[in-house]
Amino acid sequence: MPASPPKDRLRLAVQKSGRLSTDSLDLLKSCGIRVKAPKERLLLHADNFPVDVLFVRDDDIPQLVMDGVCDLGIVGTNVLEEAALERRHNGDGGGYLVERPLDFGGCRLALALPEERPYTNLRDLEGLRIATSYPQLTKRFLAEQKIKADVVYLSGSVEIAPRLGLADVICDLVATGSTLEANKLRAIDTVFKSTAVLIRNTREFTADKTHALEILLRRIDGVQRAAGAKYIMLHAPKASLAAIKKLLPGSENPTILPLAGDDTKVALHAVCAESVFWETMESLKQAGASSILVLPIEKMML
Ligand code: PRT
Ligand code: ZN
Repeated sequence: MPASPPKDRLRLAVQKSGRLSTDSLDLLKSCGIRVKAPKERLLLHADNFPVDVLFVRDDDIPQLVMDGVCDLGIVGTNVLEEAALERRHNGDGGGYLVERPLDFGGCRLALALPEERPYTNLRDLEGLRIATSYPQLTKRFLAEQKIKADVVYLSGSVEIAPRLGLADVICDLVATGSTLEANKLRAIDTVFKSTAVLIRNTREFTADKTHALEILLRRIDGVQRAAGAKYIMLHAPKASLAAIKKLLPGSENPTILPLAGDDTKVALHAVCAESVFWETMESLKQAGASSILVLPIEKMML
């Protein structure tokens, strides 16, 4: 696409350095968007698509988008929802729309307490002190559960708060659970499930920006649809074709081709929308399939 004036280029905020940075840039790359210059720069221009990428702390992304400084942002829903609740609490306006959930950055905000602390149900949290970097999400959950507890804000290292005597309980992000384990904490409930999302500002875009966003979304859909999908090729005895088709996850209309020199078998080609596991391949083999090939799919447009 030819270079366009800044007002017609989408401005996208992504995390500069952290858990979402690589996946955000990889997504752009998979969408064919080249952002080449060094990342120490705050703002980079894609040279083959009308998008400029602004590198910032993830906590700043909701505000940048809601205030219209950026058109788009990639951020975790944990940070987004916390910021939106905070703004509502302060009576600030400005909105955002979630354009697409993205398939990275998955984690959950969970309540956790020291392993040795007895616990039966949420009522046990009554009157305790809970340390978190997400006070709004934590307070909302406690209010929904009708629990009165004291929520204290910590900007980081929340997992060591109980050991330092700063809190009885924590409410922190958990992915694999190994940080909790290392700090002798156990998760007792999930307050919020999070994933990365692409958000946009609610104001109307220029026609050029609208067009660029449509293309970007189409490409993101193409990339995400292809993730996990596989192209399967196999040989199937005609007699067991029906049984074999049933075993292929998410592939309604396979292509059936004749096999040269063998009219007892056919070749079957299919796109499987779901993951193809070794177990599936073994079942296919048992059902009479042979020469089974499973190939990755890079992009898919319907
Ligand atoms: O500097 P900046 O403010 O931009 O970065 P940050 O340090 O605030 O954020 P960062 O990079 O740690 O996380 C960015 C986003 O990634 C979060 O807002 C979430 O949306 C998402 N995410 C996904 C996670 C995790 N998984 C995660 N595991 N964010 C943080 N963690 C931390 C968690 O806080 C805990 O300390 O990892 C630890 C737990 O991990 P496990 O695997 O041991 O359970
Ligand atoms: Zn942050």
